[in-house]
Parts: sequence; C-alpha cells; structure tokens
Amino acid sequence: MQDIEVEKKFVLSEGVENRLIEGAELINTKTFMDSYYDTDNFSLTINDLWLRNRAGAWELKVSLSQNKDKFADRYEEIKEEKHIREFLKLSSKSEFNNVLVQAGFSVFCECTTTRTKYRNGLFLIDIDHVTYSGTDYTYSVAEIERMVKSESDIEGALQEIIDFAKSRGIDLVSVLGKVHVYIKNTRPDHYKALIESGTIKSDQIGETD
Ligand code: V4E
Repeated sequence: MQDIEVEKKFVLSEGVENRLIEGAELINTKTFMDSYYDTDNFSLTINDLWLRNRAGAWELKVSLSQNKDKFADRYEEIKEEKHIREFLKLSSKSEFNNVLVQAGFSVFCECTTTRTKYRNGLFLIDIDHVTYSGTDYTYSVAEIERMVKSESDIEGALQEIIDFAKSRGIDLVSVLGKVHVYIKNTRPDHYKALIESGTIKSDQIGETD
C-alpha cells in the first residue's frame, strides 16, 4: 500500500520558525531551483496544474481537491515524462523540451528554495526560504507533513497537524504557495486569471521580505 502525504503550509512570520522547530531533530538542508511552465493564456495554472523542472526532473502536480474551500489541498504528483505527455496530450515524437515549446509552453517562474528539514515525532517539518530570478524579494513558508496508510486516516492526521501548530502558537491562516506569491507580485494578468478561476483565493496570505 502506498503511503499518503498529509500536509499543511503555514506563514513563517517572525518567531514562528523557532517555535515550530523547538525540540525537533535536524535532518538536512538542501537548495534547489525550480522552473515552472505554462502557456500564454495560463491554461495549466488556471486549472490548478503545475508543471516544473527541478534539477532536470519533470513533475506535474494535479489538484485532487474537488472542493476549493477545503482546508488542505491535495495534489497527485506525475513524475514520469511519458505520463506527463499523456496527461497534457503532448506528442511523443520529439524531445520533451521541444514538444513543450511547440505546444506554446515557456518558463514563467524560476525560484530557488533553501529547504531545511526537521523531524518531530511523526511530523516532518520543512522550512523553505525562497528567492526568485529577476526579483529582490524573498518568501518564507513552513510545511508540516505526516504520512498515513489510508484515506480514512487523512482527516485525523490533518487535525493532529493543526493541533500541533496551535500548541506552538502558530496562526492558522490560509497561506499562498511560493509560486502563487511570485505571480501575485510580478504577473498581474496571471494573478487576475487565477483569482477569476478560483485557483487562488483573495484571502490567502503571502507576505514577502
Ligand atoms: C501545488 C502548487 C504549486 C506547485 C509548487 O508546489 P509547492 O508545494 O508550493 O512547492 P514545493 O517546492 O513545496 O513542492 P515540493 O517540494 O513539496 O514538491 S504552485 C501552487 N500550488 C498550489 C498550492 C496551493 N493551492 N496552496 C498552497 C499553500 N501551496 C501551493
């Protein structure tokens, strides 16, 4: 049986990082760059589809949330190029980069994340500090994750994550993802399209430094 990731992101404002990692075991720190792709009319992201290349590896995140008001969003992660081509109905005839260009895709966001991973009991905690090519602002976001064995354990695990965060005095506000933040700050037409499609909700918080 495949484990299911239950995860929730939190705003990483002043003091939150220390409260979150108190008593946790440091696992590692990694830095990686992501390039996110879309067409000129935002055909992927208005449908909550996120295509990226991270260190040569492709990944397409496909929203599984039927209800956009749900507290935790869930995404299927398609990692094989062949399956990404199938999902996006792209030709299998030439090299993936060329096929993307021919189909009108280009990079709209390049971001570099320094991620420090901690473990606290059953919780994995990621602290992400993000910079964006061509801008001078930075964004920080925390994620708490728990693995469960079956769908029926998801709600309980999510509640445990929320209780853990509350016990550390962390605000439970709706947070923007790192790519959302870039779109909001740098791509007004794109942001408008995501608000209109319901992919981003206007009350989601994403303060940059
Ligand atoms: C899923 C998604 C996007 C793609 C980037 O996903 P994200 O989880 O922000 O990045 P990262 O680097 O943590 O990915 P990982 O290393 O875990 O694979 S861009 C926007 N979304 C949707 C989304 C959402 N609806 N809400 C929040 C808080 N974040 C992202």
